[in-house]
Amino acid sequence: MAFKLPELGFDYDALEPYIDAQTMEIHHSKHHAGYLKKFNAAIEGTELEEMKPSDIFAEVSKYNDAVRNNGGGFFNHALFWKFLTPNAHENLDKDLADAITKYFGSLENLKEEFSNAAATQFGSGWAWLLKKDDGELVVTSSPNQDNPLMDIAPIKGTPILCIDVWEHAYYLKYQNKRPDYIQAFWKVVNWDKVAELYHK
Ligand code: MN3
Repeated sequence: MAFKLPELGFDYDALEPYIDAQTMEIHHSKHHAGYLKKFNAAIEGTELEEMKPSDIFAEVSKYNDAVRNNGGGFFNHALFWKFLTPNAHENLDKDLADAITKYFGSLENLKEEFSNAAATQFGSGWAWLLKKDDGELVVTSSPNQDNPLMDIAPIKGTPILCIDVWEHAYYLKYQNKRPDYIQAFWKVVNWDKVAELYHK
């Protein structure tokens, strides 16, 4: 059973002007599809074909780098698309809003901490908002295609928001201005999806 490329759920140009159509098309149809192809090749004929990605990541240090890098690449992008929407609003679910206030003081503080983690992740990687097992919300970042579900992650938890800060995610429109891309990201965040994952 091979994994499949998920649909975005919106057109490539739907996030304009914040994320441009060409970036979205290449990111989804080339980069994401590329990780998927290599991930499926890496697990073909092994027990991993029948496992959930989260179970693979929980013991990813047992497997080769192709599984870690391409499994992460496949999973992280599939998650990232869900956090993007052309119909963004900031009427947050009350429980989520309360948790953000509890752990960050305010939504603005959360955005600042998350943006800082995304801006300062050296080289390629991701920034994450996590829900830890005890319910605490924390911001982290990870290099390459690692994620907080992996056993090698210094801080583990369930991702409820993420941003891709690889240059392929923003360079066509924003060039070296990663912070501008991060600020634009907040205009297209799907807080309903964040709330849904928070409640899981
Ligand atoms: Mn990417």
